[in-house]
Amino acid sequence: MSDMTNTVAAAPAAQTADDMDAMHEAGVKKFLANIGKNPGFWGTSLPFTTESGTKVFNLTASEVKWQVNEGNVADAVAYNGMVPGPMIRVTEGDNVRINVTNKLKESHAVHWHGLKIVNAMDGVPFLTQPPIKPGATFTYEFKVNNSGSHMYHSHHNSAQQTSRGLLGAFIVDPKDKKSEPAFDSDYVLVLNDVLGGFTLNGRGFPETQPILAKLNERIRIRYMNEGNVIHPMHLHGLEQQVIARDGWPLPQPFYCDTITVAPGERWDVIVTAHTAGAWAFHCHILTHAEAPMGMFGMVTAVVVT
Ligand SMILES: [Cu+2]
Repeated sequence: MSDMTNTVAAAPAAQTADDMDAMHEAGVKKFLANIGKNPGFWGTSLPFTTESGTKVFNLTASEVKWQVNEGNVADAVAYNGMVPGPMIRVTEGDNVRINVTNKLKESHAVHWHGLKIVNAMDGVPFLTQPPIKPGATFTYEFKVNNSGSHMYHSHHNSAQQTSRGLLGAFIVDPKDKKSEPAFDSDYVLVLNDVLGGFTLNGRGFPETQPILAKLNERIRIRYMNEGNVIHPMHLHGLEQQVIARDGWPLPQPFYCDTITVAPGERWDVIVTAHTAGAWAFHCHILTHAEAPMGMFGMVTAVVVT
């Protein structure tokens, strides 16, 4: 029990209150010491080139070792070596071309989850395209017709491929930015419950990163569930204003402190950092977040200064 791992464990039979507290404290201290040490945590935008007005992206699927926590290195599959894969970020109305190279030992295909696109580019083997064989490259090309927070992921052997890391955010900014509420900062939070346990953006507490905010900053959080079970995400002290579901703006935004994100769903919220402090932020299925040896898995914080 000396290491924090990302799985639920029973308390050791002879654990005293002090023993338990020491393990809990060690996890929180490690989390605080890790701040800023995992700069890719909140997502890296995939660079692109522009050819005749089309934005061109390259994705390569391959096997990687992915460290979820210290001592918890998972056999993953990933786009461009990262879990989640790099964020694709474009603007409504853009034309995109995405070259997908398959370096896996099995076939592959990519589905653009939430996008309104032509059927032939939808990424479902034998329904809309042949599978991308090992070693092959398939080029997806389409116009991006709807804005919002979307995803891309494998649609071939997906309970394995997607759950084990072939997933990423596909963010489409609206042509008219005034069509959505103003915000100062923007975070994607991908939920998963397969690869290496319960994770936020591919990492489990204490190797998750907090959102660092200034007082009264308006923080946009884009939740995406790429796992197989629901995750009610609860933020202490700061209410969440829910503004969109699955990329569609809500006709009437609403407030809550816990937003349940089901597999495949995206929910966009805005949090106004109106009170200073370190606010816990975690999945409220408690077996996804805390065990006798301390917090683990789907736990992070919003730190307001
Ligand atoms: Cu959960």
